[in-house]
Amino acid sequence: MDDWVMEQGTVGEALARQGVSRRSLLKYGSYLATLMALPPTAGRAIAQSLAGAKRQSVIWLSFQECTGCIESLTRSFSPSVEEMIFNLISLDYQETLQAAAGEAAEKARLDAMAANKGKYVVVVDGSVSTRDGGIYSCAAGKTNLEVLKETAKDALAILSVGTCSSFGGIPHAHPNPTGAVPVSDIVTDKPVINVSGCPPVPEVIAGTVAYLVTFGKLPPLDRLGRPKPFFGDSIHDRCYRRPFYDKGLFAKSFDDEGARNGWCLYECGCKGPVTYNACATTKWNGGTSFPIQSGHGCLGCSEPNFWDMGGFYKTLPQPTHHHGRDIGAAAAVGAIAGAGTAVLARQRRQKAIEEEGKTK
Ligand code: FSX
Repeated sequence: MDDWVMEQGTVGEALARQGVSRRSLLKYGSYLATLMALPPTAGRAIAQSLAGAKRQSVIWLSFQECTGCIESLTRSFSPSVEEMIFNLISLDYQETLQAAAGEAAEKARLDAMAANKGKYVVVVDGSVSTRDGGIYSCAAGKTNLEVLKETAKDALAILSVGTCSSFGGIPHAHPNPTGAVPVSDIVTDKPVINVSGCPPVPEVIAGTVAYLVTFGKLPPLDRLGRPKPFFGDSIHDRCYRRPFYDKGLFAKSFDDEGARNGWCLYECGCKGPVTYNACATTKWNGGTSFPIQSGHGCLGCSEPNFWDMGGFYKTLPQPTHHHGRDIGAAAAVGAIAGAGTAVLARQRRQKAIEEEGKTK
């Protein structure tokens, strides 16, 4: 057996030690298969593979962020963060959750790096300050920039959790006083997976880690480095209000009749057509709801530069040659073409109502 598996133990062994039943593991396998749009039969294979997988050593670094990402993960519906920490991974360093502080905490990071050289995964939440040598965000007397370079050097892969580490996020928004950049601008010689969202969907963070542990390889990624099993569809593709969009039925304000009828929020500025994430399928708070279901448009928080894109309540613009540079030209053009169809449908409907009025 691989020495690495011997040292770390398998996920199955860790589960058995804590009295987690095979049935619960099968249930999680099925849940993960559903989340990744795999056939239901894949659930059993995932559970078997997960049980035999080694526990992945993870070093978690937090940089310029609001702690929303780790708050989100600790509310993960399935698996819970406790399961993640004790069963799927060996979380060797995480500033917010670990008991160690000061020099002992730094020692834990260095020890984990030495013990798992070339085999640990670095999770980063938060963007990296680069202005003036990165002095605007430091811990233990080192800049985040130094710690990232030092820790990533012998890592297997990097998981950027949240829009800040994936694309710069809010710290990167104009005027970007700290020179904030995404992790992928600094680490260019290692695979970087972007699990974006401000914060990211907790099940997507957990699901991506579970994918790495289960399959022992990176998931397929989209053009922005995001795992396709979770970021393959736009919010608009999977939105339950989509039939209203297709019929040209739009709320014009948040308190009009259209809003009360639950019509499409496109004209209220919803960014669902150009935003790729799993909110419309996994929802939030254990599948309770998501922003559009609670009556507010999508802000597009899992896309680059979402904060500077020109207003959360502004209807998506008509195409120009600049449009879509950051939000995805194809998606934007698709959305606008779709919107055009919807507008035509609405005009036809309006005309039909007028015609009907004339005949009465
Ligand atoms: Fe950024 Fe995360 Fe938004 Fe906050 O760690 S993605 S500001 S939810 O906390 O980094």
